[in-house]
Amino acid sequence: MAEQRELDALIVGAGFSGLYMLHKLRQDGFVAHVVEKGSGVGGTWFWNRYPGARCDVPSIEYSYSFDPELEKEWRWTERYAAQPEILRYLEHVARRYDLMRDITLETCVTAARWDGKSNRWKVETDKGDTFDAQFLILGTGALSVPRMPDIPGLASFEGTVLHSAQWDDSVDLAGKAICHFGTGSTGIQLVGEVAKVAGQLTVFQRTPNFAVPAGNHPLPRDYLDKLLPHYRQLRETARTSPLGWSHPTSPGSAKEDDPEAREQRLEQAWQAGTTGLLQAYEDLLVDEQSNAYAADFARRKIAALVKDPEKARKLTPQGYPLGSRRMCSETNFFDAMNRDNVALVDVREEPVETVTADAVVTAKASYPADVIILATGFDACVGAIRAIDIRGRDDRAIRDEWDMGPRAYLGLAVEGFPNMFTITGPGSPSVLSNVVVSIEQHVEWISRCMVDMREQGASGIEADAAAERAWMEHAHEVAHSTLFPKADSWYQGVTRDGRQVFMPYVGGVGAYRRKCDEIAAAGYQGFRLEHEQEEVA
Ligand code: N01
Repeated sequence: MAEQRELDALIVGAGFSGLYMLHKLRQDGFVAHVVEKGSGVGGTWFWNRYPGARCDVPSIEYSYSFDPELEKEWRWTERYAAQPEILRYLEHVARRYDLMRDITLETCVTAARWDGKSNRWKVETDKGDTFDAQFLILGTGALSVPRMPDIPGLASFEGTVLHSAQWDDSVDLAGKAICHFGTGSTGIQLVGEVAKVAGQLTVFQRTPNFAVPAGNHPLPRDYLDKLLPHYRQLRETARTSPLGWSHPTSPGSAKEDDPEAREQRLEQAWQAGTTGLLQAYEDLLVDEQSNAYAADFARRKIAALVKDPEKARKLTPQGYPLGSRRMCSETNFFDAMNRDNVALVDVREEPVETVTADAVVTAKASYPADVIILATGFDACVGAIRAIDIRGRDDRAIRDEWDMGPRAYLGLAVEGFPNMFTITGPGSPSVLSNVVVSIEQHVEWISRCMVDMREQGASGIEADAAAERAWMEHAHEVAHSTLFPKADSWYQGVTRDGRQVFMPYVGGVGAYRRKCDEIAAAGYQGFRLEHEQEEVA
């Protein structure tokens, strides 16, 4: 039956963000409710259940830190947890804190309208529910709206089409002819697993990515007992670090190091696993020459790992700095490329002309397909927010407002949309950090803001246009002081007039946290607070 409720806060999404937001607001005495599209909690880890799905941040750090008791009772089994284990963890969190009674599943928030007379949001769902909430909190995730590629003829395919983020476990891939699109973090994980069971697998690659061995391994049974005395300190290090995890970046410059020492250091970093390589020297993401040394090292690794020189050539990234596109974590991708049942098509050299009922056809050949896999990514950072018809002051639609690129003050709040918060929104470290650390920081900042407003009798808060503009300019400047913008990547949003806007904040998790705290301590500098008798309309 459709619900009608009055709330302090309506939270969209029951992933890492929404679950902790609900728990924190309850602890602080607010009435909050979560609406989640999936039939279970977990967000990204609910949807991305493709074979090989695994995190590349160490599990002991890619987990909540807000409750030391939770840390004591959850024993991760691997250095980098696989999707089923992370999903079990989030389900455990939902049960442990009795969250399910305030979560509505299988329901999509379709619209939210700001009512300036009452200083409240009117929220609607696809099930006909209506919520009247003082705050609207978007825990919708930066990578949650799958991107469907524009491949000619795809609609005429008569086999099965699977997107990695909408995986169907019931499809049997054994012995099948499979055409696979996409070689980002997801594709590189998927290909390694699918190759083992497919009859024939053809991988269609558009841009080769740098991929570093994951270095995953089981965690010894007693790791937690050894970790517990230091766990709080490790969490604190992560919170104040640039990337949101405890592994430090090594000092020094790659270009200034002695060639032998450099080779040795890069080799060690390579062996350490995914997070290591980019942290081998502190200037890899700011100095082109230093970066070129590390990129060249990674290219030589590909040449050594892939037996067929033609495949190795196609798999070798060129033309953009190492790390300026998301580094991929690989376990058996290059092994897969060495298998006889795996072919690689570079779609820039051999474009896809069409998909027929049972094949993918290029200018050179027809590749039979029973199944097409799309690991083609997401409408990153903004897709899930723009999917909701959010109307702020004067009926302004966020979809239109963000047409010229997303804007948000601190990646947390948007001018024209009072009492709305985005968790890990554009303009915050989000996808360029251990996102769980960034989520906890946002959740705690938002709930502190709501408590402060309650104590001060404030009913509305809104980002100031000038403060928002200054923040976005600062975020742009910081991004452009690095090598990130030198690549075409999903970190960059494209505006209606074709400009690229770098979306995440590159300034570092620790520095960003300090800035957010200073702003709160200064009475929410850059925000406009409204009190009970006033209107924000
Ligand atoms: O998505 P992507 P993803 N024909 O956008 C290609 C996180 N994550 O799901 O690069 C052929 O990176 C596209 O080509 P191009 C992580 O943050 C983490 O892989 O646009 N190819 C690209 O190769 C990650 O970055 C983990 O030229 C087409 C691919 O599809 C983010 O999620 C694991 C095409 C999309 O790659 C997103 O990763 C998984 C076409 N028509 C994900 N259209 C870990 O922690 C698109 N492509 C390990």
